[in-house]
Amino acid sequence: MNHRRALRAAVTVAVTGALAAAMTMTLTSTASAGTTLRASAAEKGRYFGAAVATGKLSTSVYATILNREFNSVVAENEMKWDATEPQQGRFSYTGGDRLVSHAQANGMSVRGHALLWHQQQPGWAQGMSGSALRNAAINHVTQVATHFRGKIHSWDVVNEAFADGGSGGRRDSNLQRTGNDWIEAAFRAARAADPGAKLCYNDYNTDGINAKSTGIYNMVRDFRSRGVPIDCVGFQSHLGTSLAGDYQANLQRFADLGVDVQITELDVMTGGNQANIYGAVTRACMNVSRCTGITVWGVRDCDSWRGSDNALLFDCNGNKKAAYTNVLNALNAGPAIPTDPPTDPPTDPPTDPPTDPPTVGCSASVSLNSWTGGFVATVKVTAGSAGTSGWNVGFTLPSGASVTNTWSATASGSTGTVRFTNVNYNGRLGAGQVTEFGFQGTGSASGVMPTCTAS
Ligand code: G2I
Repeated sequence: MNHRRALRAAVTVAVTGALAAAMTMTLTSTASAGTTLRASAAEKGRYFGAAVATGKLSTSVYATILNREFNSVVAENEMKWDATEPQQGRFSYTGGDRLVSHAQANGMSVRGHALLWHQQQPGWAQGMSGSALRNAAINHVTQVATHFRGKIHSWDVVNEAFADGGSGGRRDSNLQRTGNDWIEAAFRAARAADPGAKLCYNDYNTDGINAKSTGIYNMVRDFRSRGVPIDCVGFQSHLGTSLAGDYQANLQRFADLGVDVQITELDVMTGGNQANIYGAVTRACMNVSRCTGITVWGVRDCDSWRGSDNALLFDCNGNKKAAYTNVLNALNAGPAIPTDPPTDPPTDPPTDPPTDPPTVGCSASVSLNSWTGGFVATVKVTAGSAGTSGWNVGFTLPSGASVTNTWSATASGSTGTVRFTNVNYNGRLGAGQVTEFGFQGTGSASGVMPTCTAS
């Protein structure tokens, strides 16, 4: 670290008060001494998370460890498709909401897992195909991301869509058979529904530079070049008895595409190497400035889906294992995320047509994400120079097109001329102020033009 950078780092640390007082004047050291995973990760600008089964929150050993050690949570199962939409169009958020409340009460952020996956689909979706499945899947993304809007740090928008083995290609699944663009359609719908969440692609067996991780790398590079909204890649890291020598290099090559990387489901087979591998994974993340957090897939060994692998950081009695100590030490020894973030171009090059200059009344513009048989429309409403106390946007849809659901507005009609009226929180706009609403439909909306009326 050169002197100016060291000085800047020390000043930042002093200002944020993140480092123990005794260390604040040490210009050349980044060492610190957090005593919990969450404190040590936070000192380095990162989170340390655990997968949670909400049924266990009432077990005191479990909850004590969770609240003391972790500042991020992810639902092990409760935000998956089968849990959140057990019947088509009937949504159930009990487990997910409970986890979000627990997180909010305990200063934790929430990873959302997972909007679309070929596993843990509800039975009704397993039996669907073609545009019916595509529409149902995009509706699922829209509804769930809208429900949790503003509460999710990062969403696993698509989970495990790449094949194992040497092909580097997509995995066959009912979702894949709806068309290769299903992943980008999901990311666009997620962005429209929750613009504040980071949107991740998540997968396993991506722990080094291999055919599968390279297939994903090529997809992310393509998405970035075409403005498909993707912000992060999750590396599950369900590990055995050794770690790929190029684990860190693999994280870094993704980071170099301008996305964050996260370790999302870490667990490691027990055995002589377990503690070393945990330490090495943590060091790799710390050494990649865009590696923003680590999540372990459970709290105690007996909470793990891996059963007798004893794959986690705490034993079944809640005692810290050697692996815990190695992780804590690696967090404490690692560098902080630089305070001057890399100056990458914004994730989404603006795709909306330029908004009209403010006029009396209001104006509206639409951006469409279309696929064969369906679309998501994101509509931007701009108040004119007098502001609005309410607004109404009309579209005349081509024949065959039909609105199936709407967010942040109320629709009247679903075919032909459809009018969208503000909801109670977004009708009142100051001069030039902008709000957004959206709708999803079947058929094609290509070429539609909005007309805006203010009241
Ligand atoms: O398989 C390990 C993980 C791989 N990556 C994606 C993760 O979402 C996945 O998590 C696991 C959960 O840890 C398990 O708890 O996903 C499994 C399902 O594929 C989860 O198992 C399921 C059981 O198969 C069901 O029988 C059970 O009803 O958990 C359900 C809820 O307890």
